[in-house]
Amino acid sequence: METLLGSSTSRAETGSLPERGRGDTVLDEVRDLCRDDHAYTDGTVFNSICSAPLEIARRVYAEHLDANLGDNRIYPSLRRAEAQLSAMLGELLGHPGAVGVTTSGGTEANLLAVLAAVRRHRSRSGGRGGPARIVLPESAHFSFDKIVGLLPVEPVYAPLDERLRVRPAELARLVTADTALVVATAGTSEAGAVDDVPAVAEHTAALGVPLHVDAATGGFLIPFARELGHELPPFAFDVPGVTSVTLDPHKYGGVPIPSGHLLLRDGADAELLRTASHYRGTVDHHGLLGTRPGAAVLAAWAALRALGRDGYRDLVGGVFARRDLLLGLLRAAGFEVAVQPQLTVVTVRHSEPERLVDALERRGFIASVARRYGLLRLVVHWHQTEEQLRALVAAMADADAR
Ligand code: 0PR
Repeated sequence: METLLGSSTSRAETGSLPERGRGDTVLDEVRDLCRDDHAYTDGTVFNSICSAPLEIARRVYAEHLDANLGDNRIYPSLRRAEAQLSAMLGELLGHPGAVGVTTSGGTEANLLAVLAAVRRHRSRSGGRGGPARIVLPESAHFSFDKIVGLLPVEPVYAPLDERLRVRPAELARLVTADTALVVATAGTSEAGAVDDVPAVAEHTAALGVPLHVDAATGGFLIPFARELGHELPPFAFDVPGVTSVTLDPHKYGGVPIPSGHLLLRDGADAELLRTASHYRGTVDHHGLLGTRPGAAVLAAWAALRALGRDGYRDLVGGVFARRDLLLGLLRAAGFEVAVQPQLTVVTVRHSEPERLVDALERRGFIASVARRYGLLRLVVHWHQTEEQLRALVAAMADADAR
């Protein structure tokens, strides 16, 4: 039976709390429970911005499963690790002095950025300002749809250009001095579009309006791709006027889920997010969660240190090379690439993208549809081999021919 939260198991015995424990068989039961899942390595996953974590990150995570960032007395090292992780990520984003908050992912990091803007707006207007106006690209991630339902904000959406990036001049017309926050995206999950952050920042900085960049997807790609010579605009703290950035180690950073990060240019902004706890332990909380996985912080710390810049540059170079291979294969097979991709999401124009994705799924491949644009969407990641990309395109051609 399908329920709102997924399909309930047809095997009543595994879906009930047994009277007598099943320690002897439960591992097999779990394997059975997960029998329909794909593995990143099996050559069927072409829809995911996440991938299998790096071995070192997996190992560190597994060794620190009990580490709780919500208690800095039991785990004093975690505070240090979190600060050092923020410093490394800040350095990657052009500002080693950035202050960071580890989060469960991009949704929470974006939520915190908007929460800070709402609180700033409230304190500036003495509580009489009404909902905080935030200006977003029409391409903003759906996490913002959740956020505008949770916080007292009035969202206003700016239109996109033909490459699915926000139009800076049209966005600027929507921004006034009392706008609480402007959002730009460095790597949309639907199309990998990178907004022209410097052009957006010119307008926001002139008015003193904070600018949050959602680089959940692009944060680990763009800095290294730029170093490799790909033409991409700066998007982070090296752009004057950018006040906060989301980036997710659990996407192209090779770190296990859940691992996100919000970075703030100005440490004083962290005050806007501070909640005092009611007891000693972790005295101040800046994120949404109380009990938080320290393992994710240690795993991200370890991944960054183990790979270093050159390790990530190699990984990112490999992903871009796969992307270019895929583009060539698609074009050779007669498919129309809809938008010349800036990052690692390839969009294909097709008369019936949903039908093609269903047909691929019947052949074992998971692709997706960027519904807002009516485009078939393929995500390139380091878990894919050349052979697997060829098999995907062959399956697409075969599915399309029928
Ligand atoms: N902002 C952007 C630009 C994103 O791409 C994402 C996630 C988020 C925010 C939200 O981050 P969290 O999901 O960590 O809260 N983008 C992916 C997407 O929506 C998430 C994803 C990843 C979905 C892997 C499916 C999947 O297999 O496509």
